[in-house]
Amino acid sequence: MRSGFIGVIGKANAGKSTLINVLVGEKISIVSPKPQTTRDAVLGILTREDYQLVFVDTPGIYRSRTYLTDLMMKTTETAAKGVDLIMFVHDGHAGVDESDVALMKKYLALGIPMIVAYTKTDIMPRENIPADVKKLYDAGIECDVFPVSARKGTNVKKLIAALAARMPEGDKVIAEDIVSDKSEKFMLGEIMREKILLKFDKEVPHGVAVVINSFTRGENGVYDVNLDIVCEKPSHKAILIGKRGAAIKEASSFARKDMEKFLGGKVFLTTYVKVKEDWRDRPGLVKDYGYEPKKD
Ligand SMILES: Nc1nc2c(ncn2[C@@H]2O[C@H](COP(=O)(O)OP(=O)(O)OP(=O)(O)O)[C@@H](O)[C@H]2O)c(=O)[nH]1
Ligand SMILES: [Mg+2]
Repeated sequence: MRSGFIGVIGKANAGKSTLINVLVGEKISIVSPKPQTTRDAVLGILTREDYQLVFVDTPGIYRSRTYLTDLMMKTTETAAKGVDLIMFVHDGHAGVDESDVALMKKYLALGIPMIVAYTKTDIMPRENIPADVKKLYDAGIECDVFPVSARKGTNVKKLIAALAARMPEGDKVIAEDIVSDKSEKFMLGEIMREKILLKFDKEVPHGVAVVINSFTRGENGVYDVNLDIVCEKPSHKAILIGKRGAAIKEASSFARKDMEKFLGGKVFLTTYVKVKEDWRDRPGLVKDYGYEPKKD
């Protein structure tokens, strides 16, 4: 059997979480069209008879402006170091420029085996693919490049086989039969955050943390989820709530439907919007909301 950890690294919004969800075959990490969707390292585990691939989803690389984003970038750096292989995810449809090459070289320099997953091939001209791959090789990126589309599933099986072949020989690294290391509570908060990322623009969703106050199941089988949506300014609170509560009602309704799918049962969801001024720059609050510095 082959098994090991795969650090999934790349620029923000490259498509890392989407690709992991497709590779694992279940939604373990939230996805949105906005950068900085993933805030914490999330494990996605694919176990088959002859291999186990443990993907480490990481916050995408992006300019850091707050204590929270500093912490996210540290999470990514730490995750990249303790793995058997780095899968660098590149958004093919965005083209290849010097910053991409520089970033790939930075991770190649760690001395850990690396491959490039060149994704989103479904929304770009096919002829750009070999041209970009050549560009990477000419620039000195000495590792295999796999063009894939997470959305269409193109070459996903080939990618899995290539990843499995690159894992060290050994027993499963995660003993239990699980697909993620995160709790149901974590996922419920992430589902709410995903709907907020999808519905609200600019800084509003980036300044949101979701805190699950309680999560219980009644005798009738209905799940009761009570959560706070914490934002960083009173003006953001007004936007989140919307006219007569319409905005938060809509986001909550989408979240509830996804929570029901995830838990496999009816959900009664209660949401409150709260303000904690500039919480993203307050280490104590950042920790309270579940984001902890990672140790090397
Ligand atoms: N067309 C197309 N879109 C994709 C594909 N993969 C991801 N996307 C879209 O790209 C956007 C970003 O996807 P994510 O998976 O959240 O990207 P990420 O790299 O995890 O982003 P961060 O967590 O912010 O670093 C979303 O709108 C996805 O739907 C793909 O293969 N094809
Ligand atoms: Mg992500």
